[in-house]
Amino acid sequence: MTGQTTRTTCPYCGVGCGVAASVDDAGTVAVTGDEGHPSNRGRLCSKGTALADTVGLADRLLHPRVDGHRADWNSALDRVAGGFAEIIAEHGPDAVAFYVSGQLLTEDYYVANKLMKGYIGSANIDTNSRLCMSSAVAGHKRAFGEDAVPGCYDDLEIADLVVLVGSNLAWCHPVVYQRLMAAREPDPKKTLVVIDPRRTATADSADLHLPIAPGSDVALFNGLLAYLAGQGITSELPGADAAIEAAQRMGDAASVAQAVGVDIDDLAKFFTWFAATERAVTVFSQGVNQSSAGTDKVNAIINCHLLTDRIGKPGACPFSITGQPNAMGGREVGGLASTLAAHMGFDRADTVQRFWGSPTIARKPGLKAVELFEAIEAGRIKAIWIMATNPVVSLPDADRARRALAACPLVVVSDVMRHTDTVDCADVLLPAAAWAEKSGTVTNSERMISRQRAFLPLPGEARADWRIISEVARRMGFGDDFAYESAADIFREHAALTAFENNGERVLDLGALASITDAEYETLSPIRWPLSSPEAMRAAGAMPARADADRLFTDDAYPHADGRAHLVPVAPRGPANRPSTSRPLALNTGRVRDHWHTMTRTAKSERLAAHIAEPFVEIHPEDAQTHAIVDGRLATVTTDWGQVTMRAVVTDRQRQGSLFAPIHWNRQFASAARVGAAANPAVCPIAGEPEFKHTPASIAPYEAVWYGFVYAARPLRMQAQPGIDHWTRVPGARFNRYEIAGIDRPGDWTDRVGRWLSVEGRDVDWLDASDPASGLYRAAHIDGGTLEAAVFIAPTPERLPDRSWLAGLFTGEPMQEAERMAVLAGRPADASADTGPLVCSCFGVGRKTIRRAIEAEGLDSVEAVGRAVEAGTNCGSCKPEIAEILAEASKD
Ligand SMILES: Nc1nc2c(c(=O)[nH]1)N[C@H]1C(S)=C(S)[C@@H](COP(=O)(O)OP(=O)(O)OC[C@H]3O[C@@H](n4cnc5c(=O)[nH]c(N)nc54)[C@H](O)[C@@H]3O)O[C@H]1N2
Ligand SMILES: Nc1nc2c(c(=O)[nH]1)N[C@H]1C(S)=C(S)[C@@H](COP(=O)(O)OP(=O)(O)OC[C@H]3O[C@@H](n4cnc5c(=O)[nH]c(N)nc54)[C@H](O)[C@@H]3O)O[C@H]1N2
Ligand code: SF4
Ligand SMILES: [Mo]
Repeated sequence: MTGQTTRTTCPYCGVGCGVAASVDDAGTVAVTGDEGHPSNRGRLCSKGTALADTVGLADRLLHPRVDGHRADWNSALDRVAGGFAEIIAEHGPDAVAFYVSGQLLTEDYYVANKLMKGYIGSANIDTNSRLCMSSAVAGHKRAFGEDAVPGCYDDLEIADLVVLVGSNLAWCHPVVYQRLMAAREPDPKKTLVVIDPRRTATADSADLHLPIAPGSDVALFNGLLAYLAGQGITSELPGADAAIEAAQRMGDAASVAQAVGVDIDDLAKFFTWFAATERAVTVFSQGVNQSSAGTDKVNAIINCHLLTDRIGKPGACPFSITGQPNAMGGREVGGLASTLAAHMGFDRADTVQRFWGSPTIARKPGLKAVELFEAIEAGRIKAIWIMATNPVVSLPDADRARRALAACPLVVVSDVMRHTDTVDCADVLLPAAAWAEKSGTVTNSERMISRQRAFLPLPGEARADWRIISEVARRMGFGDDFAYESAADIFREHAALTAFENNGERVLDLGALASITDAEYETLSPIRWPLSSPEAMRAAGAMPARADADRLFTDDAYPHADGRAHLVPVAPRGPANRPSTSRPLALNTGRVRDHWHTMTRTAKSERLAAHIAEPFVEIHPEDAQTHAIVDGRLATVTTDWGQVTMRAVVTDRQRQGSLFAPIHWNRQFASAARVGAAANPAVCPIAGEPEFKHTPASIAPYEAVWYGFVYAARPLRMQAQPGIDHWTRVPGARFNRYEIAGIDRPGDWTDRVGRWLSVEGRDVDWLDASDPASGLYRAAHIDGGTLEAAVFIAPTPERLPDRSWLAGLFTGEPMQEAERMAVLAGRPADASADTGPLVCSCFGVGRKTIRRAIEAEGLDSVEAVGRAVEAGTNCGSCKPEIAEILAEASKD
C-alpha cells in the first residue's frame, strides 16, 4: 500500500473530516486534510494534523488473551461463544449484554446489534452514545417523530445568528468552528452567542457570552419561547399552546434572568437578537445532553425553532452536534438499547425479524448503560462484551463499573490497546484492528456517510471488529446469517433494511445504496442521507434521485404519525443533586483541545500530550480563597462517589460555585485523576444520559510537603515507587515526564531518588545537589554521556524550573558541559530555550516564545504572531489561545 494516497476519515470527532493518508517506502505515514471532502474541504485541527504520530504499534494489543495468558483465536472465540451460550441457556438471553461504542464503524455496529437483538434475543446492547447523545435522540423523537438532525454545516456559515449551547466548539469540533469563524470574518453582521457557565476558548470569540447557572438551560429557552410568543409569534403545531403556557410560568424577564443567573440586559440582548434573526442556528452539545434534564433541554431549544418555523431552511435549524466519529452511524443501525434497528422502534419488531429472517427478536428495550452496569454489579448480568469503549474511565461512578467487572463471571473486551483501565479487568481480550487498518463507513453530524479505508496492514493477529463478532455468531450456531465476506456485504444489508417496508415512514432511508457493488463501495464519495431508492421516491411522488438531502423537513412533513412536528411543554428543574454545606460546589467535566477521551491514542503524540500536560481543576478566585486553594498546587476534589487529585487552576473563567475538570486522565496516566469515579450517576429519566456536568463536590488542598518532576528516558513503574504519593505521566517520544508530589519528606533524597531510577550498581554518571535548608534537590543521571534522567524537587511547585527546555536535552547525543551545568542549576544556559507550555502543536511553539515575540516585535494580532513565529498558521486550533496571550500581554 506504499506510495499511494488513501482517502479516509479522521477517527476523532463527529465533524468527520476527510483525510488523505500516505505511506512512503520507509513506512513513514503522512496525513493531510482531504480538499475533496465537503465537511472540511481540506482543513484539519490539531488532533487530525497529528494523526500520523498515533499509528505506531507501541502498547498495542496484538494477540488474543484468555485469563491473563496469550491464546490463539480459536480458543478465545470458543471461550466467548461458549461462555455466552452457557449463560443464555441457564439464565436466559437477558443475562448477557454488549456495551459498544460510537467509535465502531457502521458495519461493526450493525453486526453487533443484529446478533444481540435478532439472534440472542435481548436488547441488552447499549453504547457509550448513551453517555453522549441519548438526550438528543430522545428530544428529536419527541419533536420530529424520529432521531434525525435536520441541518448541515453549511447552515452555520449561512446563518446570521449562531447560538452555541453547552458546546466548546473551538476545542471539540474545531473544523466546524474554523468554518464558522471564516464565514464571520467578512460579515460583521453575523452574530455568535455562547451559552456556557464557563468562559471557554469558544466564548472568547462570541459577541455575547451568557455564563448561565449550571443546568438552567430549560429556564433560559422557556424564557425565550415566552418572549417570542409575547412578540405575537404563533404556531398551529401540536403542543405549541401547551409549550408556551408552560414557558410563561417562568414569569417576567427579571424572574427568568434570576433563574438563569445572568445579567438581565444580556438576556434581553439574546432574546431580541433571536427574535429578529430569521437565519438562526442553535448548536447544542454536552452542556445540554449530559444532564438529568437533558431531553427537556433539547426540546426547550427545538421548541423555539419550531415556533419561529426556523427549521429545514438554509441557515435555520436546531443542530445537535455529535461527539464521536460514528455516533450517528450507531444510532442508524440501532446500537442503543432503546431502539431496534434502522430507526425502528420495538413496535416494528416483526418488520425487522422478517428482514433478518432471525430465529427471535427483542420485543422490549434493554438496559441503558448506567443501569446495565448496575445489573452487572447486582449479578443479574453474567457476561458482558465491551467493544471500543473504556467504561472504567468514562462511566459516572466509575468505581462501580470496575467493581461490576470484577464481580462479573465473563468479561470480554475488544480493544486496540494492551492496557487500559477496562482492558485490565477482562477475562478475554480480543485484539481489534485500529484506525488505518480497518475499512467501513461512518456518519458524521451532518448525515454525511464517509468511508474509512485501511492504509496499513493488519498488525499481529488483529482483526476487524465485524469479523470478530461474526465469528462468535457462527460459533453460536448462526453462521448462515453472519456469513459476511466484506464490510461492503454488511453495508448493503444495512442499507436494504433502512428501505425495507419503509413506504416513506422513516426519514432514514439508504435504499439507493442497497445494491451498491464492491467497486462502488470501494470508491464511494462522501454522501448525505436520505438516499431513497428511485422506486421508493417515485412511489412517494418525489423525483427520483433527489439531489437535495442537505436539509430535512423542508416540506414540513415529519415522521410523527400525524405528519407534523410537535412542541413539547417542559418545566425547568434543577440538577438531580444540589450543592450542600458539605459539598458546596458543583463539579463540571469536559474536554481539552488536544486529548481524545481516555487518551489511548492522543497520548501517543508528544505534541498533543504537551498542550495541556496534566489533569487540572479550575476554580473561581473567590472559591479558591474560601477553600484555601492555591494556583499551581494540588487540590483534592471529593464527591459522594469518589475523589480525584489534580493541579489547581485559579481563574475567573470559572463561575463562582463551580469547578471544572477534564475527563481524559486515568490510571494509565495519573495516580488519582479518573474524574468519572467522582461523577454523579444520576440520569435523565427519559434518555438515561448521565449528569456529567453537575456533581456536588468539596475541594481541599492536597497536603504535599514536596513537589517535583522527573524526566526519564525509560518509563518508570510509578505505582511501585516508594514515597511518591501523587504522580502524572506526560508521555514523550524520547522521554517520559512525571509530575510527582509526596506527603512525607525522605531523610536522604539521593538514596530515595536512586531507587526510583534504579541506578544502583550501574556504571553511571550521577550528579546531584541537595540543599536541605531550602528543601531543593536536583539530580541528573547520565549514562555513556547522554542524559538518562533528571529529577527536580522543591517544597512548592513555584520553585521548580520550567519544563519545556529539559525535554530538548533528551537527544540521545552526548551532553555538553554547559548543558550538564544547566541541568544542575535548573535553568537553561540560553533563555530562549525555555519556550514555555506548548500552544501551537503543529509547529511546536510555546507560550513564552509567543510572549517574547509579542513584546520584542510589538505584535498586535493573531496573524502578526503567525507571521513572526508560525504559531496558528497550520490548523488554527490554537488561535483562540494566541488571542488570549495577546490580551494578557496588552494588560501587563
Ligand atoms: N478535543 C476533543 N474534542 C472532542 C472530544 C475529545 O475528547 N477531545 N470528544 C468528542 C465527543 S465524544 C463529544 S461528545 C464532544 C463534546 O463536545 P462539547 O459538548 O463541546 O464538550 P464538553 O467539554 O463535554 O462540554 C461542553 C461545555 O458544556 C458546558 N456546560 C456544563 N454545564 C452546562 C450547562 O448546564 N448548560 C450549558 N449550556 N453548558 C454547560 C461545559 O462548561 C463545557 O464547556 O466533543 C468531541 N470532540
Ligand atoms: N465525567 C465525564 N465522563 C464522560 C463524559 C464527560 O463529559 N464527563 N463524556 C462521555 C462521552 S460524551 C463519551 S463519548 C465517552 C467516551 O468514553 P470512552 O468511549 O470510554 O473513551 P475512549 O477513550 O474513546 O474509548 C475507546 C476505546 O476503544 C479503543 N479502540 C479504539 N479504536 C478501536 C477499534 O477500532 N476497535 C475496538 N474494538 N476498540 C478500539 C480504544 O483503545 C479505547 O480503549 O465518555 C463519556 N464520559
Ligand atoms: S475537527 Fe479535528 S478531530 Fe474532528 S474530525 Fe476534523 S480533524 Fe478530526
Ligand atoms: Mo461523546
